[in-house]
Amino acid sequence: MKYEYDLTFSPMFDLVCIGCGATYRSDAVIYTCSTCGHLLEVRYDLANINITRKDWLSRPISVWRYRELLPVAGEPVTLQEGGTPLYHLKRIGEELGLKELYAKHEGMNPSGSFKDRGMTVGVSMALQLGMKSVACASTGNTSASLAVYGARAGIPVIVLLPSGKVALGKVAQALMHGAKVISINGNFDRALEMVRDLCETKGIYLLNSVNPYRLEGQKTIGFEAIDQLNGEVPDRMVLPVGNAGNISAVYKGLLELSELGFIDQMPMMTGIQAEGSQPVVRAIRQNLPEVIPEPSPETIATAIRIGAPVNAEKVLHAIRMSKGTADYVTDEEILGMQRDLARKEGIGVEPASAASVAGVKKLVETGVIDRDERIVCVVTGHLLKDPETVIRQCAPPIECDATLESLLAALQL
Ligand code: AN7
Repeated sequence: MKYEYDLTFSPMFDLVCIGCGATYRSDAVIYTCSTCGHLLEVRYDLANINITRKDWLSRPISVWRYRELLPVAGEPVTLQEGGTPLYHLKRIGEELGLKELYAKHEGMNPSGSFKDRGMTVGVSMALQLGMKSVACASTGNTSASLAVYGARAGIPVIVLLPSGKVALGKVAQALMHGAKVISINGNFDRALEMVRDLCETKGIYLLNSVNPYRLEGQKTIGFEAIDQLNGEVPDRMVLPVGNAGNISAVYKGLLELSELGFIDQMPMMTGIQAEGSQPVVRAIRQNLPEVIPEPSPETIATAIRIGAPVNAEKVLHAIRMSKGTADYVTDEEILGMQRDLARKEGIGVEPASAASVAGVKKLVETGVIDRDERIVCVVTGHLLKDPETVIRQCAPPIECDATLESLLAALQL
């Protein structure tokens, strides 16, 4: 089934400050409120949107199935992102006593991570707003995805990476797709500050998750999961958290479905961080009004090695309003679940992605998760993103002479 784009489609929305409610025009190039500095979000005129679930279901499953709830006019910059598989985790679920444990494999997107959902929308908006170049800071996947979509759009891309802390596959993608790749002698949080200054000074379009349009694309993970469960809303959605853009985006999207009357219940939004990088977990556990940044985040899951989450304000709201929770897992738990997913389910994900399922295991064992729950874990990136961490965990291939005798000896047969 091929998606037919309605070239005359023009969405109606405003950019609204989540702090003071100030409203900005949809053609403004702005990332945070110029009055109070808080984050912005896209708000549609939901009462006047004419769409039914049946209309959506008649289109191929992809980000663009839901275009009435996306900000892009006309034809988008696309590589057919979304429509990722929702797998039933039968063996791992059985071990944990969970009948309905699912993984939405976002590693099956064009560049191998969920970021493509955001970038198809974000880069389309960059063109729509007349921007000539785009940039981001990244722990890796955002840079790979932006490089891919910048190439597709035919515009120059600048990415800032924390030196020595980005998985090999992600750097390879950013380089091969033609981005200008800058390695910053500092961590991700510093790289983000720098790229924000750069974009402001030079009129470059910023595509980190502070950009409200990018999050619009990412919210479609939740839409698809519900469609794939035949309209049933999961009791809980579990996501790894770094900048907290994705979990906030999924929550926002589901609220919109609820306002449209398409669903009558919200999943408990559950965020999982790494032990050495858990500012959101602390804020939730200690019931703090805001997230206190972690100055030196550290974890093997470099994708979520982020101490000052940009979307802190949004994630606390999403978790609290949905009666969800946040918890951390150790690097050992992350790697153990990466192996379990690979070997028991045939699902290859990168370490940060395994954190969501490792988090479910912990929350089941500590009695927070009820075994009757229907749970969707978002596994965010593909195994091949970080081949070095894979190789370090596995025994090397067995060397063997090119004879049957040696082969049988090597196999101990
Ligand atoms: C595989 O690429 O922040 O909580 O710069 O790559 O929305 O930040 C990546 C984040 C989870 C966390 N899983 O998502 C980047 C970057 C994977 C990721 C996250 C990331 P957010």
